[in-house]
Amino acid sequence: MAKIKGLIFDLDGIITDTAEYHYLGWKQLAEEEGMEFDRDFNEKFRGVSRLECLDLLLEKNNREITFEKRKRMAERKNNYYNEYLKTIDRNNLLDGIFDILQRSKRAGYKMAIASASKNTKTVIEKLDIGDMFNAISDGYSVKKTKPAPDLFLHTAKKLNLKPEECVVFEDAKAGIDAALAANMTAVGIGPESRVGHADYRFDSVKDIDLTKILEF
Ligand code: B16
Ligand code: MG
Repeated sequence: MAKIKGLIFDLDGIITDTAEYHYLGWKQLAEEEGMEFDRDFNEKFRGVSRLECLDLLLEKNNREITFEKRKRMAERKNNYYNEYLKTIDRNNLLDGIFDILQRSKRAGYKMAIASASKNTKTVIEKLDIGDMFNAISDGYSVKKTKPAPDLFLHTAKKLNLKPEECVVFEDAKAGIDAALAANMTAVGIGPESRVGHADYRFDSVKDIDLTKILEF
């Protein structure tokens, strides 16, 4: 096995829990449009791009709409989501993640964010953690979304590392599948029913045992 030199972190569900704000944004849109939507269904949206989430919601409600209307709906949800983003700061970092970032940086690992979100830059700025990372990839970086390996391969390239030298931390099955397809070590955070089969799995971010994954 290649020596691990880079750590790639998903954003929503690993660095911070913006899933709740995504949920509230979708809920508002769904209510205004008279569509059914609940927390359970929102779980399907983890790691999934905005337009693909909207398609899942429309499909659930048997709605067919024009491309233009679809674009406007996604934009509306994003505006609601961005209102919530205004309220976040360092206190919104998930328990234990700052310690992991600091320890890995001190140990000399290259570090990156790879998120499906087109709001990644805003979130990172609000959390004030941009200086921890050597690269940031987001929803604008590649065409093919998770579970395709593209976003992670793009990120490894930015770090100047081979895929097998990278570990990915993910909270969604789409992300774990993307990491494995990229030939990277995949660390799943959350129940197995949510992350599927990963190389390592921990119940929550604060349970991550870096010594199990890396040579400290
Ligand atoms: P945006 P991640 C993902 O972030 C979220 O998990 C997912 O729920 C969301 O739909 C997606 O970002 C797109 O977000 O609407 O901000 O572009 O987990 O890949 O960091
Ligand atoms: Mg995620």
